[in-house]
Amino acid sequence: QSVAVLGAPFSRGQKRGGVELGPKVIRDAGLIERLSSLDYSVHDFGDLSFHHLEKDEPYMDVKFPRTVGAANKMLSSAASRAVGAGHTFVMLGGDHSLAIGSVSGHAQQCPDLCLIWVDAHADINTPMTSPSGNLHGQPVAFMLKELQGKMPDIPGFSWTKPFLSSRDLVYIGLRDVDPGEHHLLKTLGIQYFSMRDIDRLGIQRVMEVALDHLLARKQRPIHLSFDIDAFDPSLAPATGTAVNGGLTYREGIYLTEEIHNTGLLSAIDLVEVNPVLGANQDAVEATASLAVDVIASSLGQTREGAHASIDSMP
Ligand code: DIR
Ligand code: MN
Ligand code: MN
Ligand code: MN
Repeated sequence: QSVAVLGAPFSRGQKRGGVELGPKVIRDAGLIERLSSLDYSVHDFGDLSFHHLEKDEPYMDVKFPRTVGAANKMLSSAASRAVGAGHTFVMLGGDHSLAIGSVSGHAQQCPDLCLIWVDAHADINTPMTSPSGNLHGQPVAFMLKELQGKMPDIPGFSWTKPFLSSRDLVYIGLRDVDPGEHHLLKTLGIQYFSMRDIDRLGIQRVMEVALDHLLARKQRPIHLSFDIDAFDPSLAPATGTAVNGGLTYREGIYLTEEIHNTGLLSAIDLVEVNPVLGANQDAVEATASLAVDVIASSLGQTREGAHASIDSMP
């Protein structure tokens, strides 16, 4: 059992500085030690270093297309190498545009993967529907085969092609969805569980239906793309686009425990932790420590406790 951890200190998928410090604060909150204590052999590959592009004019309304494209191209090869080497891949963002590289690199090794997107937002805008022009609101649109005809040729992205079917994607935690995104969710028939659905069904039923939707036909590798803003802002204040009414701590941890229990988790993104936006040091540490809990729980940390083997007990 081995885990590869890779930091992606990148923020050009949105407008607020500081999210590039996410990998540092998540490491400072003790990530590597926690994973080591879970019996994993942890390979910390450090942080990618992204190149600054001098000239990167907007394309349509899309901001920093070449910069985001180049960063994701680099991340994609790194993700592919890590998964190819047999590691469970953990990517620390950075903003959520990085999922383009992380999921596509994972898919190079595991073409039949499925994707669980935990987020307040659907991140499925196309350049035509995006109200902001920010690429962190658009990563899913780059992945879906069904949207191929709706995506223009954005400079910086010629290296990637859509690789995922809309039925291989499930959203959990939605509560801030743009009109164009809602139209896409409905017309593509994407399975999603908004916060209202969690209120109605409970997280236990939501996970049952979500995992059944993805895995009933066949067992395949899971990519978990976790935006920390899925949590309620009271738990995860240090993030760029906080929205009230998010996941409780227990809902978030139950969700990740259930994903772990499938035995199929193959890669995790933990994105949008922005230490600059915390009101104080406590707010930053709470957010980063929550990120560590999410990753540890996804990788098998339990609330009931665990032991290696009865025979080795004192
Ligand atoms: C909004 C916000 N839907 C956009 N997206 C965010 O800019 O496309 N994603 N914040 O995490
Ligand atoms: Mn190894
Ligand atoms: Mn997101
Ligand atoms: Mn979000």
